[in-house]
Amino acid sequence: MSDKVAYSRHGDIAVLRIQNPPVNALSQDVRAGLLQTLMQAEADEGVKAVVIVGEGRAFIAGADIKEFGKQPLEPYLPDVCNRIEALPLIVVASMHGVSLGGGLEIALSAHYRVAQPSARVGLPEVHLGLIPGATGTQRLPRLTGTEKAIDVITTGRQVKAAEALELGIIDKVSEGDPEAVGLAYAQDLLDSGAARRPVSELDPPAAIDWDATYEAVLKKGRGQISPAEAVRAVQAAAELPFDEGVKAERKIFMDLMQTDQRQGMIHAFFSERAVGNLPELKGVEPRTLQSIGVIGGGTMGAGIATACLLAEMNVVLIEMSDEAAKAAKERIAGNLAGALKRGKISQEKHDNLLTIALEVSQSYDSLKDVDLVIEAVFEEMSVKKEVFGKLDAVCKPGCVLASNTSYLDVDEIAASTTRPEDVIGLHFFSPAHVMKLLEVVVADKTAIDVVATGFALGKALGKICVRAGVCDGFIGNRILAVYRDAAGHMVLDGASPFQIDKALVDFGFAMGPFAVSDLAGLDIGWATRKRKAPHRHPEERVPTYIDRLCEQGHFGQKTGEGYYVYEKGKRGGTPNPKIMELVKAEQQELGITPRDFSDEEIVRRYMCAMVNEAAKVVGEGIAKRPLDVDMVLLFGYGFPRYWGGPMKWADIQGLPNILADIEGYAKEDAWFWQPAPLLKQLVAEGRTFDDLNKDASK
Ligand code: 3H9
Repeated sequence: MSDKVAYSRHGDIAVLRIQNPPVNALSQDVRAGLLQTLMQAEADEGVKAVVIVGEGRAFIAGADIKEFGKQPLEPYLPDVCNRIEALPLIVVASMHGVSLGGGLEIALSAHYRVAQPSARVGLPEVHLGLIPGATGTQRLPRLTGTEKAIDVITTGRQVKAAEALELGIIDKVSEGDPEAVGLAYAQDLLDSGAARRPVSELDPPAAIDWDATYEAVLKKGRGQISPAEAVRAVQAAAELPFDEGVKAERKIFMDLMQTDQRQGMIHAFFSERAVGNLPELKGVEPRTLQSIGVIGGGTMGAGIATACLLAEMNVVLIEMSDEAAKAAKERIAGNLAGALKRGKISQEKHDNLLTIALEVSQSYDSLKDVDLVIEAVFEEMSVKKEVFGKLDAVCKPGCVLASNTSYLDVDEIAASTTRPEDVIGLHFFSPAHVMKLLEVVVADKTAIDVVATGFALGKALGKICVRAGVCDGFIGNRILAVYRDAAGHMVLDGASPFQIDKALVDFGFAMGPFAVSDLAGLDIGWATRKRKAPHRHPEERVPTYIDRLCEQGHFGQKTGEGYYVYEKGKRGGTPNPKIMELVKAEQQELGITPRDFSDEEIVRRYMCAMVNEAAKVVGEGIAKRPLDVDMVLLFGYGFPRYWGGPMKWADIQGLPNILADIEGYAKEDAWFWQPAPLLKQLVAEGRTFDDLNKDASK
């Protein structure tokens, strides 16, 4: 007998209480428990109705994702759902917290649904590379109609109770203890002589232009297949009898279960939760975080200040002059106005944040009481050291001193203070109040509770925090520099930047590397090339054609011309014809005969460069685990989520294949393509990056 579903009787009504913490996932023992208690209710003399509730913080969060990829175990969820609906008693689902995926499918199989005002429902399977596989694509459209069901299923969004009521997903909203609410509703139904109301018996949803919808959803998902396949499942609901539709849904679900995308997305789901759980931080108390200092009110500083304000922290921002202070305040006001417009904050909160929680000052003395200060000034070691010297003089003991540097040596910055144990890197990504990634850069002497404080700040700001060690570019920018170089080399050898961008967008990136350079500003890469020039290895290949464009004052989108030409008022650009002329001139100068590249080769080289550098980053301990790299690329660099991250992608391709390709490329350029020792070691041992993740979680 499963103890995951408790049975109790209240007069004529039986309550089935699911108790599988933390979120009542529908593991095999829960499914078995549901079947047993359904039978018990049916056999229990005098029981006229059944209420299904969940214990703890949610009704049911869905199927147990940990079971995916393993042999499915009976009873299967679609059968449990159909059994619920077929029960000859009235069945009520009383929902609180979230009812997601299989959780909503259980509720849709009940005859009536009541939910707390704070409840949220949804079918988020597409975020796991799947579709609802327990009758959700067949039942939901029978309640909401085709279009609304397609919206809910293909976006996987969570629908609040009020909207769920409007859409017909639930029948009633009622506040109180979920069991009491369910019992009262069931009693009302019994008293009014209400009949069972199986959703499967409702009319099938209306037909739409299925092919056009499929194509539109596929395009929107940038290559993600599951949302588009969900359209086919809803089509089956419209065109086939219910039972046949369920079979069609099951087939699509099982087929998707076998895909790389499903593997990638489930890896992303668990990694997103594992990334902030560092064994070294267990039991370490973070320091207080009530007021935050920010040095510099440029785009980055203003973004950081906005993020802290939105997380209800007081912010003291330091700028150098009246003019700069005014500009900083305006930037923050603009960011907050955006949050107000998107409904993230109320008008009252917006006003309070600007007038009470924010102080803009030109004196470092204003920082004497802050708990943590983040410096976001010009990327120049001497400037940073001067700032940290001032902070060291005014900040209270125990105040965390953080630098937002994106590549400078945090050990050196820390050494310029008398309290290196309080110094840490907090590398935000621009715009800082929007981008989800935060690299927490741990220097040699950083105290462990300061690391915990960095993670606590990130969590409070809603960021995905990744621990990084000190090196040029930390995790993300260091790896980016290498795969960006690989793209540059391909241009010298004959692929156009436009072909490369397209191949990588087709692979699933939000943008190609050259379009990204235009967006970020070509002057940034130009400055980096100049900075690195004195330290270059003689064999390093560095394309310089783009410097010619920079010398003419063209820096990408902001000047209207870069790799692409941008017309005012138009989104995106068109290839700049000057680029190929400049490339050709450089090829001639270097004696290179250009060759053709297939899109497949472009992606392979780009990805191999990324994986190889990432393996070096993990091997050197800059990232603790492969999953840390995956999360950095996913949340900071537009890597397609459905591949799970570059390390997961590499595991799926097979590490021996990746190594063989790298060794092949090394025959042309041995300096650039030096295989990572960790990659060689894993291949020799027959292990994967994911094995390293598992080792780290033991
Ligand atoms: C499905 O239902 C398929 C069916 O259509 C067909 C089947 C045949 N399974 O996120 P949190 C764990 S597909 C297993 O930190 P929150 C999670 O890993 C499923 N474990 O808390 C974490 O563990 P740990 C469709 C799960 O409050 C702990 O619970 N459903 C599951 O921020 C707490 O989670 C979904 O896709 C699960 N289903 O958010 C919902 N869910 O403590 C996925 C959670 O060891 N889940 N865990 O790190 C979520 O969106 C969020 O977890 C939720 C809670 C909103 C529920």
